Amino acid sequence: MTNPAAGDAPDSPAARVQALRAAINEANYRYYVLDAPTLPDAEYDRLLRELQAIEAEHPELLSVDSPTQRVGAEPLKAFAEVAHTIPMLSLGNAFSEADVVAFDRRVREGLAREASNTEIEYAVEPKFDGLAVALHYQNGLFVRGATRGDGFSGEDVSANLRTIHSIPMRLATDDPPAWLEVRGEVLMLRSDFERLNDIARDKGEKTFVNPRNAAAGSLRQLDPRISAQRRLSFFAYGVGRVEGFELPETHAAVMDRLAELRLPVSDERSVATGVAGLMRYFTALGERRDSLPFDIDGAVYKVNRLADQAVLGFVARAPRFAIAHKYPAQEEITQVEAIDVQVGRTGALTPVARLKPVFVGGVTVTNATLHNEDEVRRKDVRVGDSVIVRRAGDVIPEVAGVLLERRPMRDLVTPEFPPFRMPTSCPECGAPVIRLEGESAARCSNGLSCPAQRKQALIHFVSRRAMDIDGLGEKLVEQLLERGLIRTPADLYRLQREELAGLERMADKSADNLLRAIESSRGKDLARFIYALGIRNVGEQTAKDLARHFGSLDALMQADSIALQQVPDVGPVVAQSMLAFFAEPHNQSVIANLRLAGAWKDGEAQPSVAGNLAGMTFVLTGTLPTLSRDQAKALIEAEGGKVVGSVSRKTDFVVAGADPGSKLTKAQELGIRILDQAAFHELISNGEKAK
Ligand code: 9MJ
Repeated sequence: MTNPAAGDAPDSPAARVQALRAAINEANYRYYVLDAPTLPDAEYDRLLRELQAIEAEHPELLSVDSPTQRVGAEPLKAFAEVAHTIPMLSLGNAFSEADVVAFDRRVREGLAREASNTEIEYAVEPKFDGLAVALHYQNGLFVRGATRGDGFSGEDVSANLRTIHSIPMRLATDDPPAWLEVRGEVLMLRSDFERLNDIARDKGEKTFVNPRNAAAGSLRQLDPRISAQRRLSFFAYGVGRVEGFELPETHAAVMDRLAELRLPVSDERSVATGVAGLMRYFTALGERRDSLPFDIDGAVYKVNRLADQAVLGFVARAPRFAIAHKYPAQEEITQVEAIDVQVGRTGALTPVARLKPVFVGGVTVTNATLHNEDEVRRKDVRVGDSVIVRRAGDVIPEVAGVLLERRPMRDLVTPEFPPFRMPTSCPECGAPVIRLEGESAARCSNGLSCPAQRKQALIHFVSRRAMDIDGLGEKLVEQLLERGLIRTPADLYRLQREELAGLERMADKSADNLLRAIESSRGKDLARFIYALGIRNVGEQTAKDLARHFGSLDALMQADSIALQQVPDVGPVVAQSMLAFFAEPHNQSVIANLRLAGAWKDGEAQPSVAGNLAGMTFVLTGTLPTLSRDQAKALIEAEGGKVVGSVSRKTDFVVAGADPGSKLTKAQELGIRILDQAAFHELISNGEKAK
């Protein structure tokens, strides 16, 4: 390390290298640890390139903690072994409140507190679903990092850990400890995992089953240049061997110290008292589980006072002072009993795995989507296979991967295990199946003449977010179709009370209720009606934009491709879907009948484009001198802009008045442009030209 205090001239290469490293490290910390970037990407790249250039010209200035060393070193032949001076133990598990009660009782007994009824204070944190690693800092410098391995020795993955930008290569302190071993978890954020799999899919390569496997594969890469391309993250959750580091009294304070040294620690950690406190944390974290940027599989509770931890010690291979309280697993193994093909509303054929029932993500799953033909082929899912079923959050369960090692004679294409083939004719109507160039879906070519498409289109039409016909569910739609009482959505409005009488479970009262629900769905606003039509590629937001832009169905139906593409987010593909839909004689006739039934009411056209604020996103905060919130919002929307509630990187402008609050602070942190009322009016009148 060079040291400007030691006499480098202020404009010397050594001083410049120092300044660049400081600026880049600061930017890394703000971007990767605080998630609040301050430096534009282009500027960051420029600084990094300048540093690389100086280091290339002055090799004597190179140092191992330079940010240029994160890009990925040369491939290794094998990983060296690293012994853990203090073993890296695993945690015991709790699966129920009773298990937590028992854990807390053992802790109180161990500390001889059971008699006094004193409640224990615990440090509580998420259980990250990644890989445990130990980072070794000698005199503040990152010197080595290792996987947990068997707990007693692991693999030296230093080169790969260097590529993780949130791991500091030097601790942020003037008075570093002689030795600090930081323990934590390496993981891949869900967004980075999706991105990685998208790229793999585009290249026709194998995808990773889950973020954990992707993180493991990346951390144990012998070629650090590959790890560098796979963004990994790290969260610290404790320390191992320390020298010259005065441990505070509690685990929570240790974590605060690590955060001060600029090690990434999770914001989700907290302190809780007694079993009731632990359960409250468990529930609250569980509710946030799906919206966290990374997978967790539970909560970890640790007796907060380190002196108490020492008293409790260890049993077998786990500490007695800590436990992992697990949420229901989001992945399980089960068998594929059949692969069916479902026909959707737009004719798309979706392969669905019928599974041996399995409890995963809190529910019993019997079906999992296989998405499309290419996905099945890539994963090579076959009937009889053992598969990993994943149900994370509210998403539809999916087959994440096949356990090929469990398939007998897996290399042979045996009659018992034939690879999946998409049928060439529609499983519902027998019409030819077509797959257009560039599309992932194979489709039934029969349009609404296919009973399956007709049924799905009807189910969509009546659904809550479309025409919202209460009480008309899938089963009832099926019955109405089977009895020939309806063929198209327009037929719903002609249903008679007597016709309903013969249906299963249709008492007089429910027939009346149903007719009333159908009746009150007449005159729906245009946006919902457009959405209800079920045009391919026209979702709720597009339907809203179309309704707003054109005002009436006739105007929409008369629009050509160019006119349609004036609407936000409507490109050639969406425009083509609409033109094809409205050109279809069957659709024209159904729409004519729905018009007679008064199914929708037109609104007023508010053509979108041409606005000075088209495509821009605004956040309003504080009180403006002469404009109310609603007035400001109306002005923005009239010029094609959008108002959202909270500031993010996607926000273009924050309009701030008096007493603005935290939105302004956040905007400043993110470097978002801030307007007062005068600048706001200027932007509305002149658009970006004003800048
Ligand atoms: C995880 N996996 O998130 C520990 N862990 O503490 C947390 N693991 C741990 N703590 C001692 N948050 C041993 C393991």
